[in-house]
Amino acid sequence: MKRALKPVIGSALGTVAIAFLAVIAVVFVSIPPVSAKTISLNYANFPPAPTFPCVQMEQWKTVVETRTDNAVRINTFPGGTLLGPKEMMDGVISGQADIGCLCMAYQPGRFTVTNAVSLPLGIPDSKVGSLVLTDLFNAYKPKAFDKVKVLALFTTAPANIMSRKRVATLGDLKGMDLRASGGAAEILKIWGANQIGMPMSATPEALQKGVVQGLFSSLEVMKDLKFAEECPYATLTNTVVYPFAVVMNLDRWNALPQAVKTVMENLSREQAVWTGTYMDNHVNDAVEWSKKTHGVEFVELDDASAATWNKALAPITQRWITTASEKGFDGKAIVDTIQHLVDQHTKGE
Ligand code: DTR
Repeated sequence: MKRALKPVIGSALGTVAIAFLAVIAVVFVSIPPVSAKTISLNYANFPPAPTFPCVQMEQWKTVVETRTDNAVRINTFPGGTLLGPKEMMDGVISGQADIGCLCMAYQPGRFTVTNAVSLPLGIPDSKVGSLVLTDLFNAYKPKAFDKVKVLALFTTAPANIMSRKRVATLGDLKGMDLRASGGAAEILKIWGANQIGMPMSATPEALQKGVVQGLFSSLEVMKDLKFAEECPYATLTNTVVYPFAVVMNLDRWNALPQAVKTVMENLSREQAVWTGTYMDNHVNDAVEWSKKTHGVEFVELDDASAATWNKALAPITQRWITTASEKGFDGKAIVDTIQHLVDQHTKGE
């Protein structure tokens, strides 16, 4: 019996060794060759993976990796796993992440020029908003971005009200606690609602716990963050868009080979158009999904009400011009530039 065991153990060891070699072989075959020169970059994002800032991040990653023949590898970190919503800019400046995606509305005082696209100036959709923001940035090269390299800019689609209670008149909105970010505080105040400020990533919990009775944002979150489950009503105000920037640490940028820099720079405008188009289509998809899956009612304001709601917001832009001018910006020129760009891109020029 003892003698018979030896070949069994021997062959068992042989099998283990072969299996081990096979695993090593599979690992080496299935990992694409990473040369010593591969540049690895960490890209941080704050909201959950299914939301549009993260979808555009994955698209950007794929394009950059493909166009650099995998000389660059992008490691993506959605859901605030590397940097949170309000620490994005400083985290990239200090090098905690190489690249980060930030919503400028979360730091309203910091990005004066680019946050001006959030004024009620009639930006109709995300594609137009993204092109307006990109051109505005290139025209002004705002100082707020001096410590980073800006890789891409885009905006959301216009914001609407999503709520537990049906809202069809300003009276319905009176006293309602709505989650919103940035300049929306002024808008909601004028309409008689209370703004509860927090980043999008904190909103699912606030809705579930009843801390807020709804939110004010673009409608794609009805599907992406399942707000259709909490909000049976959406009121279509199509009010303002929110600007985002994808920024890179300057030292990491300066260390990139010129060919890689060229790929990223050439991608900037294309990324704005890709994200805008994705967002606009995805909003339509989210609306249909919310109606079909959760029976959400989308309340449309009649022309007279829409005019009243919009007219009430007119002083916001004038006030912004005054405040920006006090801070040393030519507020009137910035607003004029945006209005001109909105006209131009709405016409598709
Ligand atoms: N409207 C801004 C930005 C925003 C819109 N959709 C998403 C999705 C995920 C993160 C941010 C946003 C806001 O309400 O925060």
